[in-house]
Order: sequence, then structure tokens, then C-alpha cells
Amino acid sequence: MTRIDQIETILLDVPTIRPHVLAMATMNVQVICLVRIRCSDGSEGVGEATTIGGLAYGPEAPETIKLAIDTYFAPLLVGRDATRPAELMAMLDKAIVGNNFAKCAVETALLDAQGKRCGLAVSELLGGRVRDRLPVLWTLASGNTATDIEEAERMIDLRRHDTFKLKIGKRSVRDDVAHVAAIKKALGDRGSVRVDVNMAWTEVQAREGLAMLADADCELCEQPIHRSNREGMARLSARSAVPIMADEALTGPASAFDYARSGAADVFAVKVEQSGGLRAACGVARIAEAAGVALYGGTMLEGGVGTVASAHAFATFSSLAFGTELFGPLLLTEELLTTPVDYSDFSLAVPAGPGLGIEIDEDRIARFRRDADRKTVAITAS
Ligand code: MUC
Ligand code: MG
Repeated sequence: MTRIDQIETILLDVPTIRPHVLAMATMNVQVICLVRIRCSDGSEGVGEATTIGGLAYGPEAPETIKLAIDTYFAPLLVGRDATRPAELMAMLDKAIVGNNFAKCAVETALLDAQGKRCGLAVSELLGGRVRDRLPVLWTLASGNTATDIEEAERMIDLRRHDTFKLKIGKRSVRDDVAHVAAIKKALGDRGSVRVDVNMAWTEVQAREGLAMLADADCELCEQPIHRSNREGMARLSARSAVPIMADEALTGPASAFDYARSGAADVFAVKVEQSGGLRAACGVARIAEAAGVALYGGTMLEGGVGTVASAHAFATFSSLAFGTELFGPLLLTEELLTTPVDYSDFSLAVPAGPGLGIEIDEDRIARFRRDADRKTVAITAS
């Protein structure tokens, strides 16, 4: 039997290239919880969990994820058969409530090791690819309209992105829509714009905002109101000329089923961490496909490992009508992979090698890890 020998978790603090201003937090650094699973056959898998603004976005933070994995996940996993990721995840789901982000990081590492063992890319383990490249947008969130326009122009010139997601919800509805309209007007036909309100509006504000956003040529509105107001989301979806996308509300297949059944969104933003793992994210996609809900590949602003893991899952979706936002590594000052993710022609390439098809840059990990004395917490088989 190939046993799980050791699980190591490391916190990394990686600065962002500029402040990233969202309705609930401003990020100057991304905290990454890297997970490494070492197996008795010498294989090793890597996974990653990130959040946005610590605990500002949801119930987990990188520090709580590390604690949960070290204290509760690792003792359940060490010594178990590493070649059975699905069985191990079912065991974890029974023993541990919630903790979707931590589960995603662990599942990613198990699938990476399994893929390397079998000589197959993770996307192949998930059923096989429909595409090898994924369209990628860029989020304009500097907090300043002129800076955002300049940034968008630069991205279009580089042929890196021509679709832009604008973070709104901090200012008045009128000011926010004026910001969106100014950016769309400056870009004209060269770029499209969509918005993410991150739940900051009331339903009344959303009704007003959506009508104005339609006039500003905004193509999509993400999570305008609180995640718990499913009926409100359904009312907005029924009336709005701008398609409505669910994000924070989607915490795995059960929530997707609930939203699909209620007609609460036109589009699902699928996030592997929020879903509870890559296979669960594929489950969310299957429900959307069955319900006629369009798909979009979301991010929790992961670094290279989590971004590539998401890419493997999204590559298997039968359609991805609204593209993806897998730009996380580009928001960080430094790349954590030896070979950076290939971003070109408004898209990213899904690596083709076994497992995730990536290699960690050990020097950079050493540089960004939070525990300066380089001590690690590792649960090892006795
Ligand atoms: C979110 O809510 O979608 C995704 C892109 C970005 O800039 O922030 C995230 C979070
Ligand atoms: Mg969002």
C-alpha cells in the first residue's frame, strides 16, 4: 500500500503589485497556506488555500486552515492509502464539518500526487479536458477610475486581458455606476466590463443599480446582494437586463442545487475552494449545466498552485460561457512556480504534465514563508 507519510502546511505572505480594493477589504498582501503531502512511494502532492482579507470574505482564513489541517485533518490522513483520494475525501467529509477551503487544499495535494503516480494530468483524473486554454479577465480594483483605465489600456496593449471585472459596492450606487460608465466609455469596443458588488447592495439599491448598469453597457453583475437572500437574487435575475451571477452564495453542490432550483442566478461563478474541492466544483458545474445556468471560473486570488488546480477543473466544464478570472499569480509581486503560468492571447494554458503539471520554486517559498526560523509543523507517521 502507498501510505500518506507526512502532511506539511506552510503560510506564505506574498505582497500584491498594488492595493486591491474590494467592498469588504483592501489587500496589500495575499496569504497562502501551502499544503504538501508526502507518500511512502516517494510521490508528493501540493495544494493551496487562500482567502480574501483574512476572515473578511468567509468563515475561513489561511491561519485557521493551517490550524485545521495540522490539528484535525492530518491525524486522520497520515498512514492511510494515498491512492484513494475520493475515499479519503468522503472520510474527511464525515469527520469534519465545513472547512471547504482546507478540504480543497488537501484534495488538490492528493490529486496532484495521484496524477504523478499515474502519469496523468489532474484534468484527466477529473474526466478529461474540453479545452487546453482558458479565457482570463483582469480585475480593476485600484480604487481610482483614471488608474483603472490606464491599467486596462495596458492589459489590452499586452494582449493579456480584454475583459474587465470592476469591484464596486464601497461608494454610493450612483458614484459606482459613474465609475463603471467612465471605464466602459474609455475602452469602447476594445474591452468589455462587468461588475462584482460582493453583496454590498440592498435589493432596492440593486434594482436601481442594475437599471443604470444596463445603460452603461455592463455585461454581467456578480453577487449584488447578500448570499442569504436567495429569493431576492431570483427576483433580480427575473427582472434585470444585465445577467446576474452568484458567487458568495455558492458553497458546493447543495447550494448550487438550491440556487438552480430557485432560478436565483443566470450564471454561477464556480470556485474550487468555496465548493470544497475540485470534484465538488465539477459537481456545481454539472448542476448548472443540467439547469441551463451559464458558467464562469472564479478565483479566491490563489497563487500558482491554486490557480492551476482551478484551471484543471475548469478545463473539464462542457461550456464556460463567461470565461474565467484565473489571474491570481499576476496580482502577486512574485511567481511561486519554477515555470510561470503561460498567460498570452487573453488566455492561460492549462499545464499538461502529470498531476498539476507544475513545480514549486523552493527559494521563493523559503523567502515568503511566515515562520522566519523555518520551523515547520509536519505530522509524520509513527
Ligand atoms: C470575488 O468576489 O470574486 C475574484 C477576483 C477578484 O478580484 O476578487 C475575487 C473575489
Ligand atoms: Mg465575486
